[in-house]
Amino acid sequence: MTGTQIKVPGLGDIDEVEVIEICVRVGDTITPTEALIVIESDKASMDVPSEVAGTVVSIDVAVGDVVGEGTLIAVVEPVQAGASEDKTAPPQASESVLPDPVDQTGDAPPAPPAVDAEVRTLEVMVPDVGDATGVVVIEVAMQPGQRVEVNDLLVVLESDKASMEISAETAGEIIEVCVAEGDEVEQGSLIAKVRVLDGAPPLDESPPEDRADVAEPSQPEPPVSATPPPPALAAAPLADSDKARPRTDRPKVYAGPATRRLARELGVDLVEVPGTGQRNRIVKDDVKAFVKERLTKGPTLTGSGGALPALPEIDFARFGPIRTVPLSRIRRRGAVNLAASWINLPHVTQHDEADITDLEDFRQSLREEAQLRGVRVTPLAFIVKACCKVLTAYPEFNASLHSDGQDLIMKDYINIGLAVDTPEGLVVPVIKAADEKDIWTLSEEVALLAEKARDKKLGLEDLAGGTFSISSLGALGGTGFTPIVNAPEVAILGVAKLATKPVWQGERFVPRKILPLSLSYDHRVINGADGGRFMLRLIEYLSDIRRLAL
Ligand code: CAO
Repeated sequence: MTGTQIKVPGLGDIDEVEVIEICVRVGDTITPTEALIVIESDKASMDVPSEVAGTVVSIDVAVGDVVGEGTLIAVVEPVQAGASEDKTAPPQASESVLPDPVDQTGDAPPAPPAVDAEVRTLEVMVPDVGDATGVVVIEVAMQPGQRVEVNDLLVVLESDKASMEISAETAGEIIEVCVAEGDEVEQGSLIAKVRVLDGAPPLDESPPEDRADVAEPSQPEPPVSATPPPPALAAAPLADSDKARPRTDRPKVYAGPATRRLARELGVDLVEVPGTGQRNRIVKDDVKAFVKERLTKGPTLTGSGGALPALPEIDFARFGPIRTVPLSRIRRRGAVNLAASWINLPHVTQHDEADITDLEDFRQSLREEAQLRGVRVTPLAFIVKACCKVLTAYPEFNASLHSDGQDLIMKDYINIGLAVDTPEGLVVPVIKAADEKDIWTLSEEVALLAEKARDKKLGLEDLAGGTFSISSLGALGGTGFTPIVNAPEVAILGVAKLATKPVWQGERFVPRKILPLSLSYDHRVINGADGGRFMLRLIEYLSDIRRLAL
């Protein structure tokens, strides 16, 4: 067969490794650095890259195959057709970025841990990483104060081609974590300080009765340097799921470097990804399937899905004098709620206009009686009343989506939240059972709640239980705006400034009082046609308030 034969590279003193992941398919176009397969010894896993750009012509190994140096992995047709070449074992020690596995076992043991004999403090260090450079800490799985057992994962290191888990070789308590994610480390770099617990497993391999460091507490403990060089920090087997599960908050993750890299690029936490590879190893396809699932259902339906790109932090003082003014609690809290709603709910806003000339005439006619009653009647009371009528007709606008995204919670009560502008920020007190109240009572409640809001007299009960909200900018202006749904409600009505406009009435233009309305809704619950129906019915009520009596 023509093409470049890609073979298993030199493995040091290791005779055989297992193929744990096939990263490409026949017909794939690949780059020289792209992993073809992932191989694994009992100490580390390693990507085997193509080393040539081209098209994969054949794959000659399968997951689970045990292979040795020189085993044919695949044939790649180079981009520029040329003579076949044998790529047997191209990456030698200098290219095998993480340690040649043998380096960690027998002949060249990892750096022995330093132990302070007085307090029995173990310094956990990076073991032999061969000729690797640019080894980065990609995961820190411990915290100060945490108790660890033997084999508990401490950190995961990764180079360009391999990843390696560093686990505790002795039980103890983490006193200090000396690395952070993203740190570049090398052999001997200090990872953590661990207080060795009484009764902890030995640091050497000798039977307990021979060990001085577990003798009577009264006896002085010899420094570890007095014992044979211990394998205190071997790279833990990456795929040995038979080992005791680490007692850390973060479960151990079994995945190769290419998979980890992909997960990082997509912002996926591998702890959440179920592995389908050998011994539940997470492979690239698992990460892709996880992302696909998240995009189509689950958390993105009702909660936040992935990480959002951060906004840049800018030093404004560079451009001129600045002052920092702390936000009120109300504004801080409001900002969080508004952002959560905006991010989590797919908003749609529909704009329309209602001719409320007759409503305004009627409202003016109430002026005297209103004065006698000591009530100020604004258009808002009528808007509340009309909304209640429409909510009764279209109860989905009065519902909430269950947090699991599977059910709609219908509410057999109508409580209208009113956005009230106060010096401290926006608050949304609630008119309870608004559908059962007349225009006088609604007017009184609007005024009372607005007054309480501005006097900071609102109780928790005043703010709770809303089912639908109205944000009336009213006389403050505007021809329309996009109100943000007050989640977990599913809809909100924005009311902008009433304006007298010429309206064509058959033969001539007549001046009419036109009220701009903006209805925002959660598109997961309400579709555009529903929105249109709601708005039409609302306009019907506001344009002809006699209908409110029906
Ligand atoms: N267009 C024109 N004028 C309007 C109007 C409208 N859409 N709505 C009300 N008005 C008039 C009222 O009739 C009143 O005039 P009169 O006294 O002559 O009748 C005047 O504007 C002031 O009304 P108001 O604002 O005191 O009373 P309200 O019942 O209309 O509203 C309240 C009460 C609490 C909702 C309002 O004061 C308020 O705080 N609005 C701001 C809401 C807000 O900030 N929303 C934005 C949220 S998104 O950030």
